[in-house]
Amino acid sequence: MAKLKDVLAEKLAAYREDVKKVLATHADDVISQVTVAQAYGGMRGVKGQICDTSTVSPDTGLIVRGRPLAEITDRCPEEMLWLLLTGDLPDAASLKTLQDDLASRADVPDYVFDALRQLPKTTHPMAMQSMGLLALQEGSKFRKHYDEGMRKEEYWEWCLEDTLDLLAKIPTLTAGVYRIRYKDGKIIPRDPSKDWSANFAHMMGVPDPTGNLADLMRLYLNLHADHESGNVSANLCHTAGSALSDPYYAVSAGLNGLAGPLHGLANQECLKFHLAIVERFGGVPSADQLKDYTWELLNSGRVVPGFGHAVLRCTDPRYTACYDFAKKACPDLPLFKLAKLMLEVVPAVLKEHGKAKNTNPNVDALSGVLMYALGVTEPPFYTAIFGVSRAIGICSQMVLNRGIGTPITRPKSVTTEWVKKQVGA
Ligand code: AMX
Repeated sequence: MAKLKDVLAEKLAAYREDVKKVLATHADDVISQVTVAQAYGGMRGVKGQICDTSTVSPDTGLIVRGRPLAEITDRCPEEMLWLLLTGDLPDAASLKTLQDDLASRADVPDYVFDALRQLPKTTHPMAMQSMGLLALQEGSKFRKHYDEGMRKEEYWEWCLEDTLDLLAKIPTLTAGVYRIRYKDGKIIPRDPSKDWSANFAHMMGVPDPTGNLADLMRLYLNLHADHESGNVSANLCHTAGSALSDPYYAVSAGLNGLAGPLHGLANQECLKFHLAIVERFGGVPSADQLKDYTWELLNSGRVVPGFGHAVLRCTDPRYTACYDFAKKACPDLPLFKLAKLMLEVVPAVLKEHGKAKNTNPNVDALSGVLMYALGVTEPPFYTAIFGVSRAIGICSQMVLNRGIGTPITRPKSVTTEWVKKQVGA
């Protein structure tokens, strides 16, 4: 049995040495170039940041510490956390130690829920989740030790402490958001017999007679944890963390980006899209009707949610994992039939439309359908569930960055005048 912090201390020592060596011998070697199109185009493809927790291959999708996602979809989120931080999966005893540690930190003080109760009933769950984390910031051990003059070598240790506190509390907080926003406002206490993700499902209080919702949460919270560090949520967290903002501030920053419709909010948009189609056609439409509907959407200048990706050029393996789950859990569900029909129709329409570089489904295309089928019928809440999971990856990245002393992020921006002069335009 090992303790996460001890394993990490050893791994970080080797990691630091590795980075030091690369820098000592290759600091001035060029690994990327930037074109004018990239500078104006969201820095797509510019290799300007290091992330060693995971990488996204355009052709195969997410690879976590050298393991393709498909190989680890049966793991639980706590194992994912261990893997992201250390590069290895924990043995059963070490996993249990981590789970017990998280359980001991999971309580959220009442003042946080009281503050959230004061918000207008129409407040978006993402805003509530982000504000809830900021309300917890008062308890940051990183900030406290920074104020007391902690040394740079200790940054990662207190970042890890905050990470464990934050990850332990975020399911309690987010389930509380659900209870306050959509139910009777009463907070359901944790069940000590359940693990991290099963407890999240339990604290939401959605009836789950088959146990399918708990299984879906375990899968979903595992799948969405990490997607390298260039995506909006990870990048925002990375940048805030690089200023030594503590994990509560930094994860809150990441969640604020996750709340955008082109990023994490796409799962909400996607289910709304499915429901609008069912309403328009009184059920699952024919392929021709769906084709016309998709064109209508595109011609009105909107995107088809759940399709396309900034990096991937294949079907997202996270989508495939959701698809396999749906085939087992709800094969006859009309919304799943619609999702399958979309798979036949939408990529062809997007190809003909000719803009999207990737016409395949992404992670958000099916997850909302599954949530809805299993009783979580409030689409605006789906991104908050994504946030619970994404916190695992972005916190892991932050701990490693504090561990190797990554400095404050500060890319150089240039003006349009400068570009014109530089290229002789
Ligand atoms: N529907 C319609 N148009 C699309 C499209 C889609 N699903 N995907 C891409 N396009 C368009 C873009 O809007 C862009 O149009 P523009 O030139 O007029 O600006 C053009 O195709 C080229 O885009 P791209 O290089 O293929 O993608 P991108 O990196 O600019 O954007 C993404 C990536 C995800 C924002 C985009 O595919 C999209 O808007 N998809 C729908 C929303 C969605 O599902 N988001 C979730 C992504 C996963 C996640 O982060 N959770």
